[in-house]
Order: sequence, then C-alpha cells, then structure tokens
Amino acid sequence: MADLSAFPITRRWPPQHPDRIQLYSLPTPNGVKVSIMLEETGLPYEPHLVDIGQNESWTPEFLSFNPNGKIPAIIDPDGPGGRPLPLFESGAILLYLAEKTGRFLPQDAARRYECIQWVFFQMAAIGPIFGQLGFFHKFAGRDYEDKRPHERYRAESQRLLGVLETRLANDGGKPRDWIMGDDYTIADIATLGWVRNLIGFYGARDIVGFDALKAVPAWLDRGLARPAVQRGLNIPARG
Ligand SMILES: N[C@@H](CCC(=O)N[C@@H](CS)C(=O)NCC(=O)O)C(=O)O
Repeated sequence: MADLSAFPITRRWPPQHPDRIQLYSLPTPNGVKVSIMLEETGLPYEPHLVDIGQNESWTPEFLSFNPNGKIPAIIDPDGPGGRPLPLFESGAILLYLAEKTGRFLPQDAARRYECIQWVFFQMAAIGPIFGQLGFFHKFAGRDYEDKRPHERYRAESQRLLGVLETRLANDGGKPRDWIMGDDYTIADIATLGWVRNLIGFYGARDIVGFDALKAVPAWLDRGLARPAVQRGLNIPARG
C-alpha cells in the first residue's frame, strides 16, 4: 500500500485508495484535460474536488503542492523508480501520462514533437487567450468601460481558432479528423475543453465567428462524442 502521508495535500483531501493516481481538480477547461486523459487511458485514479470558487487552491495544503495555486494536479503513487510523483501543470501531466501508458502521443520522434508543439500551442495561446476573453466577456471584466481589452482578446481568440481551422481543414488536400491526422492525441485532449468552453460557458460563439468555421466544429463534435470525453468533462463531480 502506497504511503502518501508525506504530502500535506493528503491531509485536506485524504486518499481512500492511495495506490491509485490522486487527482486534485475541478471540471474546468484545464481540469478536464487530466480527467479526460485518465478516462481515455483507463488508469485507476481517485478524484478529489478542489473548489476554486471557495479558494481551496490557495489553502496551505494545496499551495504546499502547487505554489502557483491552480488545479489540476496529481500524485502518481507509482511514479518513476516506483516512487510517488507529484505533478502540476496540465501540459506536464498530459505528457507524463502519455509516456507512462505509451498512448495518445505518437511513437515516431518527428510526429511526437509535432504533437507536443500543438500541446504547447494550447498551453501558451489557446488557454490563456480564451481565458482572458472569458474574463472580459462573461466575468468581472464585462463591466469595464474600456472595451479595448475585450476586443483584443476577441480578435486573438478568433485568429487562434483560424489557426486550428487551417490545421484541421487541410492535410495535403483532405481534412484531418484530429490535430495529428488519424491519431487522436493529447493535443486534442488539451484543446477540446477550451473550444467547448469558449462557445458554451463563455458565450462567445457569435463574437468569434464560430459558425463560419467548418473543420473545428466537426472536430469538436467528434471529440465530444467520445465516451471518455463525456465522462471526463464531469470529473470530479461538482458537489
Ligand atoms: N497553466 C495551468 C493553468 C491552470 C489554471 O489556470 N487553473 C485554474 C482553473 S481552469 C485555477 O485553478 N484557478 C484558480 C484560481 O486562480 O484561483 C495548467 O494548465 O495547469
């Protein structure tokens, strides 16, 4: 039986099954990347709800784990060398789980880096920019008198969707099913929840011209139809 008591986070969120991967998360666009990946791989795991609305990610127990105060995070009790591995940052977690299982990341070295490039594109561009548009369109920023930040993030979100559209629309004359063509990978897992959130929860569908796109909506429907994605989008279940 794994002993995770050295991690203060386990005092606030005690493991019932310490031999399973411990997931600290909430079903937000960053959180669901990891729950979808765990559902896709079938790895045994135990989800713990971190209520960021109640600032639980800023508690000493959580900060001792991730000084950046953000979900998602995991502990793999069976990490490298058989020792527990704590990890935060969703992109790092996706890469780790892909390498651990040998799934959802191409084996071929060149395609592997191509896939990682699209994961970084999500991490560095899609997530932060869509997130800012969410702030200025739906949350507190909506009431700001100066509309220039809203317009800046709206235009950049639309441009980024265009980058994704071009990628998906054309693979030597035919469309791609997934960001890496025939292979469904962590690049799709990283990106699906963000596009869904942008046009759904953030209510930005019209202002980013989503319905003028073809390949992105088809890709999103394809992804959302996956049973593991449907399950992962609701894990951990909100209380
Ligand atoms: N780059 C981080 C971003 C994580 C992130 O922004 N998480 C948000 C939820 S989607 C969060 O925990 N926010 C809590 C807060 O800022 O209080 C990752 O991908 O893991």
